[in-house]
Amino acid sequence: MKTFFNHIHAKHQGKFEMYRGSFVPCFEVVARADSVLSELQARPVGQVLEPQRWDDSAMTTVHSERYLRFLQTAWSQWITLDPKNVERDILPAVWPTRTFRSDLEPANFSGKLGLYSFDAGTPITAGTWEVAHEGARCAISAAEAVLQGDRAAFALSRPPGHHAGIDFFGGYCFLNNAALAAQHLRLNGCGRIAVLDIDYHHGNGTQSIFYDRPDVFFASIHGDPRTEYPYYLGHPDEAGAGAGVGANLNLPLPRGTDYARWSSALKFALGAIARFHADAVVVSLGLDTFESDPISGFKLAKDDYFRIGEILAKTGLPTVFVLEGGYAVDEIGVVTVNVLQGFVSC
Ligand code: Q9C
Ligand code: ZN
Repeated sequence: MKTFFNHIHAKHQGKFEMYRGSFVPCFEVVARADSVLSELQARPVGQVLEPQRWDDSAMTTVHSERYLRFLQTAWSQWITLDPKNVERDILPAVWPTRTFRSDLEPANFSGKLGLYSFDAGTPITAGTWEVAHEGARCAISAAEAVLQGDRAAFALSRPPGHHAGIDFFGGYCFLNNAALAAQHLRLNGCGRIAVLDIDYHHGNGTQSIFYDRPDVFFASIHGDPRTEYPYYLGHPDEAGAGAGVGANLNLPLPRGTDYARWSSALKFALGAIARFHADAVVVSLGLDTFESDPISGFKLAKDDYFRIGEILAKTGLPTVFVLEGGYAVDEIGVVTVNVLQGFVSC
């Protein structure tokens, strides 16, 4: 299995995120991807490659043009406000909630920033656009490898993507890597795609991007949004809209869920994906289900991740793995490579 590694990922590193009224060091750190890369070097599953260059025009089939323009220019707008801003990350502090308008883009930078985001935990830095863009290329390159006949490929992307929607960032995510991979498969010959999201947090961005689409099935196993981030999406009654009714499946589970219960949800989700007759699967591979994750509440153990890889291989479908969350920096490499080794052993 080829890995497409975001070789410039270290240029994106936020300083602080807002948590309970104070700034705390970011959980989404450079060391995460380095941990995965070094474990892949110790226990290889295939070549590690740089992503291919792609014509960006396909990005607007997932994200809006005005959002992409904003992300691309955010840092220069920030520096223009005050040259001393080079020392500071960008974090939003005002948002258009219910009864406000979101059709108009404010001229004011803080206004724009709030329009295109949903939390104060996702700093934009000098390198964010370049890195998010290269990370998206990893996901598209992994999809392309599968289109070229590889059984599976892995996008070792940073930052993660599944919380990013058509025109908003949040949850450490800017560009929706998994959605871009799914869309690349769709535009290049795959008729029906399943996105299986196994990050601890509900993939609100991916769900919303495909919510009215009958050709992309979204299935997610995650911490119950009544108690877990992102709180406002991921409930069991969200089944899709319009032509997409029936192509969305949410399986929320309580804090403390162990592998026995989690894996029965996985088997249920894979049954639904089989009945959908998907031609390929994109796995949003979050490793924050791990028992030692500092911000999550499931109880999966290291060896459980081999079983997950084996179960995913049994679908027999071409599979694109895209790295999402996972904040136990010392172990994320081991648990990630356990999934990939479990998969390739089958
Ligand atoms: N103190 C992903 O796993 N903050 N995003 C939770 C932490 C947001 C997670 C509170 C978590 C976002 C891709
Ligand atoms: Zn997560």
